Amino acid sequence: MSVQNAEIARLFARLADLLEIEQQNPFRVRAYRNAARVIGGLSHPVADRVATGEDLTDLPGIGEDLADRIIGIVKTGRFPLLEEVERRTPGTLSDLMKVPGLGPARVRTLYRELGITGPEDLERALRTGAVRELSGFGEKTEAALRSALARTRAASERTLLAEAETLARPLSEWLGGCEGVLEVAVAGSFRRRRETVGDLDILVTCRRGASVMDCFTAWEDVGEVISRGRTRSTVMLRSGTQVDLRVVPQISYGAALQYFTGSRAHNIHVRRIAGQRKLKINEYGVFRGRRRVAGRNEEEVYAALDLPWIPPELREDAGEIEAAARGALPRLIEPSDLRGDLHCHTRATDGQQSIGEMARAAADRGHEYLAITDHSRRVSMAHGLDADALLAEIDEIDRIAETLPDMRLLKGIELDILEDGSLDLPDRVLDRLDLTVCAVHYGLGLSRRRQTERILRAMDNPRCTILAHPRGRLIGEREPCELDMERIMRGARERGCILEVNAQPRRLDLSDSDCRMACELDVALAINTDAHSAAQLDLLRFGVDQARRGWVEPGRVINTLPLGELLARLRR
Ligand code: DGT
Ligand code: CA
Ligand code: CA
Repeated sequence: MSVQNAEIARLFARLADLLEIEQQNPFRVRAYRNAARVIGGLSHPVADRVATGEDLTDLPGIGEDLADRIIGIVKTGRFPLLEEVERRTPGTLSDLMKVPGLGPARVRTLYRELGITGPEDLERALRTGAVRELSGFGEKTEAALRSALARTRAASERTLLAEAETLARPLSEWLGGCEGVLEVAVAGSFRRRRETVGDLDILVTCRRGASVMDCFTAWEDVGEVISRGRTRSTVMLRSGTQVDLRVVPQISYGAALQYFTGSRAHNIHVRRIAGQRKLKINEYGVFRGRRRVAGRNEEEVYAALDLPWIPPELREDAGEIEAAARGALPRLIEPSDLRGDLHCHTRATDGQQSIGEMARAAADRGHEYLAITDHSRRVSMAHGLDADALLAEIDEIDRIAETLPDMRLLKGIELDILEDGSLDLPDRVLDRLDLTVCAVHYGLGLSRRRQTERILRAMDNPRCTILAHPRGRLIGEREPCELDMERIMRGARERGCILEVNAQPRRLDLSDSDCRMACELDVALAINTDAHSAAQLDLLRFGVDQARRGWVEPGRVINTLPLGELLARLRR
């Protein structure tokens, strides 16, 4: 891996920040800042120029000295000059410079007077009131810094959809109970069911004169009111998630819902279509001249453009508008299409409930079938089952299955795919099962080619029924592993292997765009919870959300099949 331009730019910018905080020669500071900007803006990797021996001093503002330093970074991956400065002045002070309202002088004071070296220290000092005592700061600055910090934190962090739901639901109910409020809707990426949301966008309509904003800012979970107006306010919840609230007239409700649901790209395309028809569309309605022709609900907004209503999950300007115009929108899968769940864990490995408890919980939810799929032996952290333990579990499942009149308990295992692509348990044991969900848990860092071949090899074994969480990512924690997804999908299709849409909110793997690829390559899917407790059996709908974003119709998903057909499909 060669050093990227952005990384080199970051090092120079950091150096410039630190030298400025130290009050060093302003010309030097400017030279490094300039280098950061020039390199950050190049369209070709500077590392390639170094490799071919090109002269870097051709670049604007880059002299011999800077050129040598860039070559050093590219060749060694290190920047000794910065390391030397960081021995005197903590590098994290550069992060503080990014907080709006903080320049080099203030950062210097915070560091020298209070020993503050980063945003966390600053947050603590703001709480104790130490900052307002400093000369040149005061209470106003303190308040401004507090809100700036909260904002930068929120901007850098997106919230998992499932988490956003636990914030949005009680808040919507609260708003619904506010005096004079008529309708409440959560729009934005939340309504489009993106896997993470940047902020929540809530829309309300109300009777004339209602004081909705007072009620909104009085919500118990509000940490800070960032702005407040008559029709629009923004608050930060205690969790750090930002909420925009907009109050719109009832007559504009549909237009506003359409506008604030987005995505921006979808809206721009919709506006273009409106323009072609000599219509104007905005958050207040659809207008011909000054006459409002639509706006009360979303259906009439789309109808004004001769389009059917488009499900929010599709609104990414990824072909949905063209499909709508042709009358070719997909019939998207819904939670009620699913008849069961093919991946869950019990106390036998790392789950929280017994087999019987999981079975009864699934039956209570109306499932026609549930597959018990505990871990195999390689996953020792989760006390994975060896051959004997699995045979014992098979007997136990058979015994419990007899006690369940309305639901079929299926025998499975979450089978580790070893580094050479073989499966973690012998074929003769696997032959006793209804299905396997096969997954990579170790060696996630293999090269793209080796990882792809490892998985294809695993799928060569007809006992590999479902490939579980194919990318191995954990949103916000672990990047997906390198693989050639198109090759995997083609391989799965040839072999009759099924790909999982894992519904755990942190996995959502396959992702929305992978689901779309599965549709294009005609690969079968299974939407599974991977539940580790009975309560997690409710997570299926999060998998359905991503499948819908990927244009998936029910026929593609095997756990929409009734039991008999499912069993036939599981045999490869
Ligand atoms: P997020 O919050 O980053 O997860 O993504 P969104 O899609 O919720 O984006 P957000 O919160 O910035 O805005 C909500 C919606 O409002 C967005 O999806 C479309 C609409 N919107 C906001 N600003 C603009 C704009 O400048 N032009 C257009 N056409 N639509 C906008
Ligand atoms: Ca948003
Ligand atoms: Ca927003």
